[in-house]
Amino acid sequence: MFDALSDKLEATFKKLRGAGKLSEGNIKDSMREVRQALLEADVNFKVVKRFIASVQEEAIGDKVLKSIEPGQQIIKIVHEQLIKLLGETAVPLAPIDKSPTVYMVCGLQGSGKTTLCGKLALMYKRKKKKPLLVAADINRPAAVKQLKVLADSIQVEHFFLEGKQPPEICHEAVKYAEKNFIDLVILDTAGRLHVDDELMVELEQVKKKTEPDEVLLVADAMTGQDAVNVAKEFYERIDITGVVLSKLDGDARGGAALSIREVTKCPIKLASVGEKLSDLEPFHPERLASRILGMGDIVSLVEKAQENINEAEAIKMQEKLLKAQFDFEDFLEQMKQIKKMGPLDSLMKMIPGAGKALKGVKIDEKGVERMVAIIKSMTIQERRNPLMIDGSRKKRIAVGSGNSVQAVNQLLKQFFAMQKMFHNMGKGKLKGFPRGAMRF
Ligand SMILES: Nc1nc2c(ncn2[C@@H]2O[C@H](COP(=O)(O)OP(=O)(O)OP(=O)(O)O)[C@@H](O)[C@H]2O)c(=O)[nH]1
Ligand SMILES: [Mg+2]
Repeated sequence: MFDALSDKLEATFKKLRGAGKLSEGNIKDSMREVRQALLEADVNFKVVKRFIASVQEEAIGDKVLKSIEPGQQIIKIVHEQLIKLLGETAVPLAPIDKSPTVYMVCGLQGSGKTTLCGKLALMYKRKKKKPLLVAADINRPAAVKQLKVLADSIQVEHFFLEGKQPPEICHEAVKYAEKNFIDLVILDTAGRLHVDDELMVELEQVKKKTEPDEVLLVADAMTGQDAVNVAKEFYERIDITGVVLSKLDGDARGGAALSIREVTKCPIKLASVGEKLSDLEPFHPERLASRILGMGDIVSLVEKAQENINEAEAIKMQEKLLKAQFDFEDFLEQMKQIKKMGPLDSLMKMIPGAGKALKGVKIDEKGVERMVAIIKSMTIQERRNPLMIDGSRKKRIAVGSGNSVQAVNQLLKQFFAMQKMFHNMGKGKLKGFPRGAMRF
């Protein structure tokens, strides 16, 4: 996410850190670089101007120049100002406290509305709520079907009325929801290539008929300043209550994310980060600011772990590790748990400092697959007691998994080394690696 911007900011701050003593001169130089980096990331120029002015105001003063680590101080100020720019605190969605609560989803063509509707339905279904997905896009013939397929894939109810106009469909959907104990009605509205009057009138009517608790605009982060302008128009015309930034997983440069709040004054509530229905995150200004500055995002990482990893299992595993009782069965289980959290390289980026340390390093997912294949070729007895794997067993495992004996040997060597390390850790022999450090 925003790699080019992150790289440039990190390079600037590295110079500052290396400078030892800071002067107004070198602060000004680095602010020029920050300004350039933001403009290149397609951040709105007025936003950049205000941003730099506020950082400079904070940075140039005795407090920073005389502090012990002036470079660090500047980074702290930029971090704080980025958080401010992104909206300071996370703004949650309207609570699901009525029967039904109504969320209306709107935006331009292809921005990700229908996908978001599916994501919201899945998110609330997991929270034991009953959503209803309403097809209010009658412009594109395939749109109704697309929503129906999504609804079926997550076993959520779907609502549509053939031959009716969107305001009526939505109105009837809310009435249906009232009678059928639906908690959340999600309205998937039509998109257009550009903001036009016809669309706005239709959306206004839908709004009037359904009195939504939340009107979400999906803004495609890949389109930079266009997304910001669209958000501004929607905010002024139909009073949206929140922005959802979509396609943040692609190579968006950051311009939309960093300008939208400041320009529209409308909070960003969610981040859509992939095509899968589970790829939806609450928008946290602080976490995004940290990611942009290469500080990682340990909070999101822990949350991902909590959603996907059973805590009791994790603690049991830690105990096993420290008693050096863990075997290849446990190893497989760990691999499975970690894989549930997502691709390894995107997880690594959330670890503070890892982004930089791993620059250019391609995480070898294939290597991991190879290890798993080798372990799967072992018998249960062999997995539980790897010491019994002798020459002929190694040969069998190698052939069974399509690898060389050398690869099997290497895995065993790594395994025994790991076991020894954990054994020592359990006995407290490894300094600086306290017991409990493995716990999430
Ligand atoms: N990478 C990525 N792709 C996304 C994301 N959200 C949606 N998409 C993709 O973008 C394309 C358009 O998404 P839709 O949800 O159909 O967009 P829409 O706004 O409903 O489009 P219309 O109904 O035609 O106006 C699809 O191929 C989605 O898979 C996202 O967060 N990341
Ligand atoms: Mg759609």
